[in-house]
Amino acid sequence: HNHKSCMVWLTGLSGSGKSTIANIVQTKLYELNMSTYLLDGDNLRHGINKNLGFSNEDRKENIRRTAEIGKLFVDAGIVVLAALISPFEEDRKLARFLFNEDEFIEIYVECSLEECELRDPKGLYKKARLGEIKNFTGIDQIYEPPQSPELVISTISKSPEECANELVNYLIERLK
Ligand code: GGZ
Repeated sequence: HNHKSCMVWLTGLSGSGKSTIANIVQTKLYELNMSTYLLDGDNLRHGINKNLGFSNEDRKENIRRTAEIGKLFVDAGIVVLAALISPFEEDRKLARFLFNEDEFIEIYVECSLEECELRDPKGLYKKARLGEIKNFTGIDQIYEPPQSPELVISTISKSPEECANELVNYLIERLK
C-alpha cells in the first residue's frame, strides 16, 4: 500500500451522520487508490454482534469486538472506518488502547440532540420518546462527548459532502 493504515473511529448520536459521512469518505479514498474497510455498528449488529443489545455492558462488548476486528484490518494495511455511537468515553479509550498512538483517530461527529431528533431518519427517536424503545442514546441513556478527539466535524449546518471532505483532507495529511 502507498499509505499508512489506521483506525478512524467515528462517534456521535444516532442520526448525527456517522454512516453517511463514512460511506462518502470511503468512496473518496477509493478514488485516491487507498484500501479501506467500513465497520458500521448498525450492520455489525446483524451479524457478528447479533447477540448484543443496548445495555451498557452490551455496548461495551460491541465496541470491543469492533475495535478488535478493526485491528486485524489495520494490521493488514487497511484504512478502517468505524461508525458506532460508542457513547461512553471509557469504552472508546479501551478501543484506542488496542492501537499504536498514531493509528487511532477519533472523530466526533457533532450534532445536537434536537437536530438528530428532527432528522429521525428511522423514526427511532419517536419510538424512544413513546417508550417503545428503551435505553436510547440521548433519550434515556447518556452520550459522553469525546474529551480529546483528533477531529470534530459538526454536521448541523454543512452538507454530508462537505463534512466528508473535511475528514478526507485530514486523513490525506495524516496518512502520508
Ligand atoms: C441507540 C439504537 C438503539 C438504542 C437501536 N440506542 O442510527 P441508527 O439506529 O441507524 O444506528 C443506531 C444503532 C446503534 O448501534 P451502535 O452499534 O452504533 O451503538 S453502540 O455503539 O452504542 O453500541 C440506531 C440503532 O442501532 N438503535 N436501538 N437503544 N441506538
